[in-house]
Amino acid sequence: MTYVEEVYAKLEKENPNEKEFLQAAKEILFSLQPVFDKHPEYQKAALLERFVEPERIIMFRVPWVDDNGVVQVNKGYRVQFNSAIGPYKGGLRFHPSVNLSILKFLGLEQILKNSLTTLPIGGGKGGSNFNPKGKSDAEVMRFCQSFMTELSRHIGADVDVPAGDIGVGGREIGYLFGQYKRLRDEYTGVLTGKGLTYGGSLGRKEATGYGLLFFVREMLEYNGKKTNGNVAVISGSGNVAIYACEKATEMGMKVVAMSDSDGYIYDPNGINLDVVKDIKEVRRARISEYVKAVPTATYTVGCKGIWTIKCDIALPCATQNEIDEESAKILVKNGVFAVGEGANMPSTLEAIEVFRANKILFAPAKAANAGGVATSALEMSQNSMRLSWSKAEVFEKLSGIMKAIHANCAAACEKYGTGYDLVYGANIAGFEKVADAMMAQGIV
Ligand code: NDP
Ligand code: 2IT
Repeated sequence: MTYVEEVYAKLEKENPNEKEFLQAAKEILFSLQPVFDKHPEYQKAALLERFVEPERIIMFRVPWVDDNGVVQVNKGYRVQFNSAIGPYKGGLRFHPSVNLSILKFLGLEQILKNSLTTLPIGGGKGGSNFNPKGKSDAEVMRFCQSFMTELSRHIGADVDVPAGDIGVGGREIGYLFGQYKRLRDEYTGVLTGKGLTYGGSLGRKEATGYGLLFFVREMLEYNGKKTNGNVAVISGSGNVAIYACEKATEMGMKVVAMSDSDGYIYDPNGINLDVVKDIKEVRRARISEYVKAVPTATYTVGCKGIWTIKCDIALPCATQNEIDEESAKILVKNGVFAVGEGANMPSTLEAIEVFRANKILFAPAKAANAGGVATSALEMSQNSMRLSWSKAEVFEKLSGIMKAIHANCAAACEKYGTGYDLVYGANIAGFEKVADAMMAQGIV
């Protein structure tokens, strides 16, 4: 058995019910074998055993009272996974599906993603099984206040800096920040994704989606392909999807489909993003409403069908495991040539194998969607300096970072002889820095 096989087998045995975590760990660990071949000292230091074990997990009760006066109880979590290269950093997810397996997968991914950004941030993730959908603003506020009442004991601008993820956007970050400030009586950059009037960074809202397209452009150009003129399909219609659509359109692509968890819209003329923004950002309504404003578009119930739409570039921006083997095969059959992951782990391991086997240009999440957390780190810098940069400055830094991430991933492929395969590239390039820092800091 190789070292990687040994560690993975132990992980499987110890966490049999954590399927998402095991899936993420499998993808990462098995691409790191070339690193361990080169660095036998890592095994002696049980580096991988330590890497897959979170430094700390906090789990807590979140009681709150709904608008009918009924007491509700949710589960709250923060996984402080790895602080080798900086304070824990990563989003909070509020979604009924949230459990420890999902947060551990997200936290593990986050370690390497944050390392890839070239900025000094460790990896963490948190959230709750609270469902913000259908709740009033007052209910969301009371929930956020209760959640922060416990979380505030464990975070801080130099300790752990949460941000948004699924179900956590500007509104939730505002309520969370207000409660933190009230409890701790300090005005620091303890959360990112804040509003622009109270310490947020220009460009953070757009950063993940824009960053995804900056990365995809690098990947296409590196392989002699053009960005403009391509037809794209984007799943989801949340923060990442909306700004991916905006940048893709700006780059001359035609986005013909978007979705939410109920179904998808197909608009052969190209998505009218103002309509989507009004539905999702202003009214918090369903994507099915789109066809009322654009009668030439169609709406189909169910999410999976979106991958049967013919496209050149697929940009999954909704959630994990949304492209399975079957969908990947259909995409390939329909002529897709590039896939860029805006969501975290949207492709199953089997789907990735289909893309690999068919030589599809594949931009894995931890590299392709790192623009969001990178801009969060820029927000932290601005907060520390008590200064703010212009939008143009932020986007210039963001596009430079995405370029550097692609170059570093490609260089890692070269260095370890894996061929141009960004799954290897991202895992190896991200891991090298964390591994070096962990080795330097002793057995901790
Ligand atoms: P949002 O909550 O803003 O949007 C999520 C979108 O995905 C919605 O359209 C939602 O539909 C859909 N969705 C969520 N869960 C499911 C599901 N189980 N099945 C089908 N559709 C679903 O979240 P974000 O846009 O912020 O996040 C999207 C993805 O991007 C996630 O994987 C997240 O981890 C990742 N990501 C986010 C970053 C950020 O900066 N926000 C940074 C990097 C990655 P509905 O409204 O019906 O639930
Ligand atoms: O998955 C992610 O990288 C995020 N949800 C963003 C995290 C952050 O701290 O900005």
